[in-house]
Amino acid sequence: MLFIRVHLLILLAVYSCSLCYAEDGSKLWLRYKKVSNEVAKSRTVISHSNHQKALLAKQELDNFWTGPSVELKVEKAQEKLRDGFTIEEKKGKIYITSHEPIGVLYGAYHLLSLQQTNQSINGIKIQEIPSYNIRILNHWDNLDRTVERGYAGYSLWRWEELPHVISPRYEEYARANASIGINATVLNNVNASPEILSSEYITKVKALAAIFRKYGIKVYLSVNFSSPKVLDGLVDSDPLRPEVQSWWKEKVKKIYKEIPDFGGFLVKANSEGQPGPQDYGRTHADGANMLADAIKPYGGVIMWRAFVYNPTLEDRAKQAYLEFIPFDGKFRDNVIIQIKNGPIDFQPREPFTPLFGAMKKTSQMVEFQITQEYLGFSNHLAYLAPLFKETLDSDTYTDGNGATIAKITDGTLNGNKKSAIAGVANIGEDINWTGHHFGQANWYAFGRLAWNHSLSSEQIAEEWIKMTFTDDDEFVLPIRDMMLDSREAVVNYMMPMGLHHIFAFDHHYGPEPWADIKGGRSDWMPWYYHNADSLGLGFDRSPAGSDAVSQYNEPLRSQFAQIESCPENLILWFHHVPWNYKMKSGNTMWTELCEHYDLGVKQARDFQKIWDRSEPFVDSERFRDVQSKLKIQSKDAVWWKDACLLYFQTFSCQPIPYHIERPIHELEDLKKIKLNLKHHN
Ligand code: GCV
Repeated sequence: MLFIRVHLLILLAVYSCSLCYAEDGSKLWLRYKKVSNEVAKSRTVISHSNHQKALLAKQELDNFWTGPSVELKVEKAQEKLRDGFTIEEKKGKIYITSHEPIGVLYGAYHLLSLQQTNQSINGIKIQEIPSYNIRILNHWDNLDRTVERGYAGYSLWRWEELPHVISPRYEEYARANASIGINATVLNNVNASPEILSSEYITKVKALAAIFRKYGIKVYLSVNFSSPKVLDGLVDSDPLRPEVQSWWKEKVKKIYKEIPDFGGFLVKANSEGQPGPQDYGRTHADGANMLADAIKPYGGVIMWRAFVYNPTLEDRAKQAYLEFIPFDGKFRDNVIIQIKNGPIDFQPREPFTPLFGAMKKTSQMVEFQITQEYLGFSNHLAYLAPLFKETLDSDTYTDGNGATIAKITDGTLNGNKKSAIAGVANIGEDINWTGHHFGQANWYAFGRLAWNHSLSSEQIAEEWIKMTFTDDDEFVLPIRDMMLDSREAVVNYMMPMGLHHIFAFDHHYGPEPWADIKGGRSDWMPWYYHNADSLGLGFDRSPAGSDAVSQYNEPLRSQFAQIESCPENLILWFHHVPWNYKMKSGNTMWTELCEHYDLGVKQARDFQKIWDRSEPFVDSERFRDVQSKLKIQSKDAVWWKDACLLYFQTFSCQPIPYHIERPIHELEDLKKIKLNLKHHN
């Protein structure tokens, strides 16, 4: 008996050892294997350009390309390609051509990704031109290396060691970004320390810029509007004061002396306590234009954020529009207004911000949040391409049909010279970069959509899975479907039907629809958003309520304004809906709400099953990491469901329908939970 057992154990060990190698996720989707000497000898990689970036492309192909010989060309005549590329196979040879040296590097990475995802290159003839000129990550990294809303450890930037010590991760970061076409990065938090503009920090930034430059990545900085006063003791930072204007001109000159290809500034002004031009009775246009004038001679750009709101009686969702519309056409041509995808703040689902399309004479860019501030941090699996696509594909109806946010922001509709798209990074010092292995997919998806916003979420997921894990369909298909369902699952178990911002105060992780802090800002309280009472649930933004619907163009305005035509996935965003309101399914609103929460829990549990079944295809380290995160996600889903249903039930005064899984918590116990953020950060 003992013999049989030992024998069995050995067999099991032999079987499982094929997959028990450790994989920490540090390689991201860049899992190219170094070619053997034989392969290297069997083909040539020639670069007709001696530019550093073209030579880097050659080096990457020399190291990893197993196919036929390749020639790399940078051609002046190919202006329309910009930093895009063509890849063509002719008579057994591959030609990668671009107008820019960086385009050749992008082409090389593209070719390698075709190899990695097992696609045929026979007779290949493709042309890729990126959708946006500036494809930029926003890091909310502080100079003390904490990261605002960061869930993957400390900041990658080791400021205290720079410029002398250069971490190898800087180059790995740049390479990963270049491999998906990201070409810009804002290094520091929009809640910016003035210190970033000190000579000491500019030298540190210069060191990072030198590494990123090789990979075609330009550095940008977030700036604090009070910098002239705080750093150099000017009486104030009034944008119309000549001394302030000269201060910025001098500062910009110094930056460009050190970093000649510096990208520009990102500014959060007069928002959430940050200083700005309004402190001096000036406008957003006065502030942005002053900086734009200072940076214009060097070709720099000002990204001026529209994320502004104050604790006024006005619905928070309306404020950015009201504040910015009067300045349409008043911004310099090197200012781009950076607008969050939704009018509140990166919720699991929001309608698009109505400013898109409404400012017809102003360049606009979307800001997405890759870090999951409101979608379960790095604990929950939530693939965000469907969220990004939902916004990009939204028709604003600004000039008839077809004025999607993608077309408004990529310059197709208004001929912007410089189009841009931003994503708030989810990257930190964690060995796997993003905390959750599947968080890497969101970094990847942002880059791919910034490169080509017409790619489908499905296609991007498939690519990423094949590059990151394996191309075996038995793994790829269920994991792809799980990813595609995951954002909606989070919506279901957190805030279905247009509910929003009912998070625990400040940390934005768990549910606290009951939260009320005496004397606190009402627009930071969940009740401000859900408005639960004995009649119903939801924020009335119809003409009878805050009338936020009037900021949308027709036919959306009427569609959102009428409860009957309002899309049901946003009904509680736009309406205060009676508990017994009949939904399209025939359910009452209360029953439908219960079903959404229940479905969310079931979906999270299904993700566990799908993942467990995939064990044979994944290395043990990543398998276990994801498995334990999925457990947290399922537990959190139940927590959200019980908290929201038990709390809202105190208003609906109706039983939780019997086909719904019963709550396992007591409301009073849930109210006592005070999250120890260290567990989740
Ligand atoms: C960087 C939300 C976040 C803040 C963030 C802010 C912004 O309010 O909770 O952490 O600040 O958005 O985008 O400026």
